[in-house]
This record gives sequence, structure tokens and C-alpha cells, in this order.
Amino acid sequence: IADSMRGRLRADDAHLQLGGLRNYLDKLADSKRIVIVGCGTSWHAGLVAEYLFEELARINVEVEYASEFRYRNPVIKEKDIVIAISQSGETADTLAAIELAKSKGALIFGVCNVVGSSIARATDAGAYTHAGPEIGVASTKAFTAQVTVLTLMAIEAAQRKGTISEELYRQLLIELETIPAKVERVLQTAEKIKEIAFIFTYARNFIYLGRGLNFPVALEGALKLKEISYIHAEGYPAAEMKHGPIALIDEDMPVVFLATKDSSYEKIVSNIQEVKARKGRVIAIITEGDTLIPTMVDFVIEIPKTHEMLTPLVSVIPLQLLSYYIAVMRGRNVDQPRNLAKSVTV
Ligand code: F1P
Repeated sequence: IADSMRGRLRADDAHLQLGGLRNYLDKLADSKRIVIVGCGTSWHAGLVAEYLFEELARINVEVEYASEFRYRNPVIKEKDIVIAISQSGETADTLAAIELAKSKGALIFGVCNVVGSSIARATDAGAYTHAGPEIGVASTKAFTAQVTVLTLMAIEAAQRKGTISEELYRQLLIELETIPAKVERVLQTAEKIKEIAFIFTYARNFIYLGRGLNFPVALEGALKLKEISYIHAEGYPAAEMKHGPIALIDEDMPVVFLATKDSSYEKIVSNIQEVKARKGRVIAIITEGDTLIPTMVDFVIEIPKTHEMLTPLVSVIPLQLLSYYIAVMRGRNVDQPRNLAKSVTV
């Protein structure tokens, strides 16, 4: 991941990294609504983008499972932009969603990894993620690369619209450059993650909770665990727990919290208390230097302090590693999980 990102981001020419999209950034900034379509991990990257476009560029965003969107009769209006996200560029549901949106007159942007893929060819403009081939079936570095491209799109749209200050614009671009080094630091905590994985190798269920930009990361953490270890896992917004999932919490339920020091920190701390009061076993992803949460939970994994808008790029890494080690310890083939195809073309 670090390799695929290193050297690509420069504060002065970030928009140049957006490939074919760079001539369309004014249209993006001018759009009244963005509809994002994708499946699986790509859909989760779209959810991260929803927070970014809304917060930074104040553009209304809807994120749709392509597999559902394609069978509806969605309302697409003039100046709507549809962004299709796909690692393989061959996912049939996403391709069908594009064709449907096109038939209604939408302008289609693509965020794909595979150059010349069917989805890339079906779009009006796009940016390639250039993450290199995903060796396994389950998307990992593709997620980070997709979120990076979508972050750049949101930052550039916001700058053009004037919804962020010039200072924040530059700060975000400069901070984006620090992400590869932060990802490398998380990778260095692999031994600790392996020890936690060992303890939970035979868990039957997992819950993942996060707030704000870490909510889609919770969904992605749960999906990775399902895909490669075959453990039942669910992700929820932490605030949604009290509306149902809290009934599942007992001493046999591992709960992974995305609990980084950002604007929802205090609320996440109280969610952790609610889970601990019901004897749930908590693994918390925390910001380096946090001294409170380690006193409350069973296990912590530290990640470097990151600008809140960029946190998913770093906070997803320990979840990918946790799934990886649990799956390996269960003897699963992490590259070829059962029942999954690299490109779902039907
Ligand atoms: C979408 C996806 C992946 C998942 C698996 C099946 O693929 O759901 O997220 O990990 O490979 O397909 P894509 O459209 O991003 O290639």
C-alpha cells in the first residue's frame, strides 16, 4: 500500500493525480448530487466518500449497492454525477448500474484499479487507483487506494467550491503525504495483532463498531473477517448498538471498537463502557498516546494520530491484519476464500 502511494501525492499537483478526472473537477464541484455505486469493499469506500464530500464540499451524496440500484427505478436528475467504484472493473452489478444511470442521462465517473476494464471503458471519465493487482480475492489495498482517490476528489471539489479554506486544503494534501509512513507504522504492530488473533481464533461471532468516518471502516473490518475466516461478523454505527445489537453482547462476544481520538471520541468511550458493563470482550483501535481507553478494555492496537478526514486510510489496516491472522490460524486459504470470485461477473 505504502509503495502504491509513495511519491504520488504532492501538495502542489494533487489534482494531476486524478488522471482523466482532472478535466472534470469543475463539473464535480458544480454537481447538485453525487450517487456512488459499488459492491462489497468498493461500496464501503463509497460510504467513506459520502462523509468526505458532504463534510468538505457540502455536496449531497447517496451511496447505493449497485446490486440493488440496478433493479430499481432510481431518480437521476440533471447535474447528478454517478461515481462507480470497482477494484476489478468487471463486476456485473456495477456495470449494470452504470448502464442504467447512463440511460437516464447521468455523467459517470469511474474509480477502478484495472486499466482498460469494462467498467473503466463504460464511464465518461475516471481515475485509476494504480494499486497493483490484488493477489487475493478479498480487496485490501484496493480499499486504501479507492479512499485515497475519493479523498482527493472531495478535497479538489471543496477547494473549487470554496467550502474549505485554502489553509485546510493545503493541510489535507500535506497530511495525505504522511499516510504511507503511518501505514508502515501500523504494519510494524503486526506481532501484537497476531497475539490478539491467536486469542480469538475460535470466536464464533464478532461485532465491529465505529462512528463517523470510522463507521464504514467497521463495516469493512467485519466484511474482511467474514470473507477470509468465515466467522460471522457484523459492523454497525456505534450509536446504533442500543437499537438492537446490544442484546448480543455477553462474555463470548468480541467487540472491535474504532476508538481513535477524533470528534466522536467521548461518545465512543461511553459506547465502550456500555459493552464492558455487559462483559463484552473489547479490542480497541486507539490513537497512539491514549491513556484512558487502555484502562477500560481487554486489548488495544495503537495507530498514529491522523487528521480525522484521513483516518480510514490508517484505521482499516489493523482490521485487515486481524482478519488475516485469524484466517491463517484457522487454516483458511486467505487468497482463495470459498464461494468468492475475484470478479463477480454474473
Ligand atoms: C466487489 C467485491 C469485492 C469483494 C470480492 C467480491 O469487487 O464485492 O469487494 O472483496 O472480491 O467483489 P469490485 O467491483 O471492487 O472488483
